[in-house]
Amino acid sequence: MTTQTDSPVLVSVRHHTGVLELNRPRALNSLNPEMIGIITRALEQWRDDDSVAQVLITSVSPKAFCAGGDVRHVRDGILAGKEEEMDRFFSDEYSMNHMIASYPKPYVAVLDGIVMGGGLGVSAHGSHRVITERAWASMPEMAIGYITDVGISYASQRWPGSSPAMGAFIGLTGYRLTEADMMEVGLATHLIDDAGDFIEDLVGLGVDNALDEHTIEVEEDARLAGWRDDIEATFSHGSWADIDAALDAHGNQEFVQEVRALMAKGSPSATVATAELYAANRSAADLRAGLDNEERLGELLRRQPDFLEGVRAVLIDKTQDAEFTPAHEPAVYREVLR
Ligand code: QUE
Repeated sequence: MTTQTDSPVLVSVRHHTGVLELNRPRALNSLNPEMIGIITRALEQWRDDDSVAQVLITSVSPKAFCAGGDVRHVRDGILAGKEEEMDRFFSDEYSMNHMIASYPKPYVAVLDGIVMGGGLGVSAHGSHRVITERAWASMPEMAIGYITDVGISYASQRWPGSSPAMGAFIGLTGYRLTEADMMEVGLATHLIDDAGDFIEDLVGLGVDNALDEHTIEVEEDARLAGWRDDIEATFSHGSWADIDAALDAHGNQEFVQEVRALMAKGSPSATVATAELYAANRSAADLRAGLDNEERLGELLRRQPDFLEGVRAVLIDKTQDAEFTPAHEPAVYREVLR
C-alpha cells in the first residue's frame, strides 16, 4: 500500500514497518477528516498483516509534527449548519486515538517539532513517544474556547511522571512543554539525537535496536520539575473556582503570575468546562470512557459562541482579540459528564 505524493498522509510499508507521514505542511499538518480516514484504514489493515511488525508516524517537514485538528474546517462546517457532520469528524478522531492506545504492535511516534492538540492524539497514546531536542508540546484549546481532548484529559493525568494536578495544569494553562518537560512528565518515552538517522535504524533494525543506538540523556532542567509542589498545591482541586481560589491563596507569587499570564487569553467557559472534564476523567474507568466524556462535552462547547470566536481570533484573523462570553456555571457541563 503506497499513497500518491499529494495525499495529506503518505502511507507505505518499508521493510517490516508501516509508515505514516503527515503531509500537509502548509497547515502544520493539522488533521482533517481525510487524514483521520487514511490513518484509521492503514492501522486497521496493518493490525492483521503479519508482514508489518511495527508502525511509525512522523511528519514530512521537520518544523511541525502536527498543530492539532483542522478547526478552521470545523468552524466553516458549523457556520454552514453542518454540526452533525463535524460531530462525526471528532467522533472518528477519538476512535482513532483509542485504536492507537490499544494497538497490538509497537506504535512509534517521532516528534521533531511542534506538537499540539490533535497532534498529541496521534502520538501520545502510542507505545513509543520518541522526541528530539527540537520538539515541544502544548494543549492550547482554552485559547479557542474548546476543551482538552483527543484523550489527553485522561492520559495526561496518568503518564508515569504526571498526576491529576499536573495533567490539569497542562490542559488549563496551555503551557508549552520543552523536551525536558516532556520527558519529566512521561509524555515522551525517549529522547534521541537525530530523527532521520533514528528512522533509518528503526526501519532497518527494529525499534529496540534503534533506541539503543540513538537515545541520549536530557541535558536541560525541566521547569515542570521545579513547579511540582506549586502545581500539586493549586491544580489538584476539582472545579475551576477551587483552583482559582487556591492560586489566589498560593505563596509562590512567581508561579501564580506565570499561570495567570498563560491563562489570560483563555475562554472562561472553556476553563470551567475543562476543569470539570479533568475532575470526571480522574476517575474514568478507561481511555474510552474518558474519550466519551470529551465527545459529549466537545459537542456542547462547539455549539457555544466562544468556539467560533476563538478560532476566528487565533487562526483566521490572527488578531488574538477574542471577545469571550462570561463563564458558565459548572452545572451545565457536569450534566454531560459521567
Ligand atoms: C488551539 C488549537 C489549535 C490551534 C491553536 C490554538 C488547533 C490547530 C491550530 C493550527 C495551527 C496552525 C495551522 C492550522 C491549525 O492551532 O487545533 O491549520 O496552520 O489545528 O490556540 O486547538
